Amino acid sequence: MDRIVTIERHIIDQQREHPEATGAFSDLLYDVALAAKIIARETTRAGLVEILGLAGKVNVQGERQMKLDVFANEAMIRVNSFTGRLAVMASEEDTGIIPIPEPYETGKYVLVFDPLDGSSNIDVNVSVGTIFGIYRRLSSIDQAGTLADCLQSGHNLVAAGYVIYGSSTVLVYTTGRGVHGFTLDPTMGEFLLSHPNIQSPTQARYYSVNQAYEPYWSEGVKAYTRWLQGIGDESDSPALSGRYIGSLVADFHRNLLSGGIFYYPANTNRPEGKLRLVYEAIPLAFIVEQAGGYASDGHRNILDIEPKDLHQRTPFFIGDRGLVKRAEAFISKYDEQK
Ligand code: P6P
Repeated sequence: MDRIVTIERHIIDQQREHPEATGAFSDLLYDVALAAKIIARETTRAGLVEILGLAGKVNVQGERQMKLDVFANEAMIRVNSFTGRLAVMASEEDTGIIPIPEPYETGKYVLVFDPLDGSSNIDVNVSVGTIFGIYRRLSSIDQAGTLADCLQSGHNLVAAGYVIYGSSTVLVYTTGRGVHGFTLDPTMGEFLLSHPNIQSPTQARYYSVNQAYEPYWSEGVKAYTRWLQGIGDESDSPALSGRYIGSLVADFHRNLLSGGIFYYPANTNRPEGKLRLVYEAIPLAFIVEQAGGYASDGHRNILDIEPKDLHQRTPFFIGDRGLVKRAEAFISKYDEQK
């Protein structure tokens, strides 16, 4: 008989393997799961209440803010500001770091997140997602958290995860001990273990890229894409199917479970790519590596990159380790030897 494992039970079981753990880290993971439930409640009924559409504001990215973006951002901040577990937060929706308000204590962890990625898809009922990463603070416990606390390389992550709000709400996380997925049972308000120990499939099925930008890619990325499609000069093409939803978390989640690669390369209009390093690429890179995959900017492991700016963008290739490494090889062959 299958055990019923809630995310709380799973977190406690994981904590037991860290005798020195104080419980603050586990409590922080619960807090994020709670925020996810609050966001899920709104995203899954967005069509029914006046929460669709534009918030009438523009976010730090210069993008028109959707009301659900604002709601999700506020949910993450309000759940996590007063617990005494965090030193500081950083969000895609806020220009600078988000300090812990007086008179609340600061804690030893740092939370970076994209509260609702892909939100422009909500009005057409396409799955969207929350992405988060957790670090230990670098700054002293008796002071406010700092920007440097939020600009750590992915090798310092202690946990990362995402939530996909779709036909069901699934929270996937890792603390460096495998990748585990939980499906929300909204009748109980519980995340139940549904995808234990997710591993990147050995047989890839999909490639995910917006081919409208092909004319603006480098020669290496063009040649790589032809190889993926089986129309290149190479004889070992995987001849994959194309799947691209235009919602990072949804594309990533499908490829993590079914096998494949997602890439958003640099192009002449976006020389740094589009996706964000700190709160999108790095947390997903940690997750995929824990599942046996790999993530790159086309030249090096995403986890090796030291962020310089909270909102810096990066070219992004993530998924099946062999496919991502092959992308690096094509870029090296065609683009770096000019
Ligand atoms: P494009 C959504 O706006 C997003 O940030 C990601 O979720 C998604 O992967 C990407 O942008 C889609 O961008 O240029 O293909 O529409």
